[in-house]
Amino acid sequence: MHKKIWVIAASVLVVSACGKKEAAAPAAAPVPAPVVAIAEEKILNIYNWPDYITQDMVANFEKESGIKVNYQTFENNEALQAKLVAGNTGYDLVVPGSVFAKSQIDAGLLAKLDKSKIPNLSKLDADIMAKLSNVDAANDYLVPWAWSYTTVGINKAKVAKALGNTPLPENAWDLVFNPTYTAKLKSCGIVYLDSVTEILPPAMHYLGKNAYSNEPADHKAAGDMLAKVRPHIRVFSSTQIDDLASGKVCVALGWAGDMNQAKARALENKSGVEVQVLLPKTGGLIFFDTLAIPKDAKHPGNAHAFIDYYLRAEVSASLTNELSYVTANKASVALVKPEMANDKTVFLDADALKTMVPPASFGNAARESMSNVFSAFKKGG
Ligand code: SPD
Repeated sequence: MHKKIWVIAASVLVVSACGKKEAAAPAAAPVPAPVVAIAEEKILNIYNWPDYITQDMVANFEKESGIKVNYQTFENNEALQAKLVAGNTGYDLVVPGSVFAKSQIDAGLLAKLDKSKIPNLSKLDADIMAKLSNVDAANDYLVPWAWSYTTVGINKAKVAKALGNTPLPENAWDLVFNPTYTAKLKSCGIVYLDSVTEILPPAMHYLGKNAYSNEPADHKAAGDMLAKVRPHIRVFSSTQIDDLASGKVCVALGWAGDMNQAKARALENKSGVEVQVLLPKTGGLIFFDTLAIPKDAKHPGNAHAFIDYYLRAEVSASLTNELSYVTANKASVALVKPEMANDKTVFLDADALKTMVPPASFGNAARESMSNVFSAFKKGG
């Protein structure tokens, strides 16, 4: 029996074991409890990342609850942070990365959840919730949305052609951080995520430093290294799915979930592009995104109703099945399609998990120091 691990053990996040048997014979879906919203205007304003919700999720919620959802997207944690700090966001539900969420809780930007309105919290994996308490001590503010990891993805054929006689490096991070490789790959296109807190951590990790270092000297070292590859980076984008699927770029420093969506899209489009998600020898960086209600949300009742709806096993499972992102919903595991459950770039196995860097948070001063380094890096092109 092929044992899958959905536990990010020890110091990392947690996913529990599930067997082929479970995946092949999904339990009959229980009849869901109806969406219950308290009396307030029937509107819900959601602010989420792009390509991070299934087509049906909003439509089904609207149909069942009568609540109209206004859905907008942001491309990086910095954009969401700026809105929350400015206040009066107009949003009722947002999706911060755990890397930012601690400082948002500490700054009083998020509202405490009314857990009595979210009965489906019981479906969440207790081990993951325990890990999340590093950020949200009593699990009072955040509900896990999904997790994946930052890594390197490639267009196999284009990378092979651009590298010529040079084989793929043992450590996939070389493809985006080592000028010997990036100089060769420049011609077919390298894309980086467009966010300081997405690029500096893997760069510091590549240098053998703490990926979440708060030390300005470490940020500078990462900046010095990045300056050497800057001329080889074609584009900065946090919506990389089409770029990879269409063959517009051949290497991406991005999120595994999006890369797997690019892989599926290329297959669907029969474009002939084969996207491969690489697991760097020294590990990718795990990230965890969470649902939270801004302090000044006008429709917190509807936000609670959506959170409870999302935590239904079949709704959480649809996110994994359609978007290749793993959730913390234990009850959804049995509903994950076998081809997804068996994909080791989605559900990491024990060996891969051992290499992965667990998420952590940055202080405000570190974010400022990193931001200066990143701006100089981007301009340096
Ligand atoms: N398609 C969007 C996926 C959102 C990923 N959030 C990443 C946060 C990483 N720090």
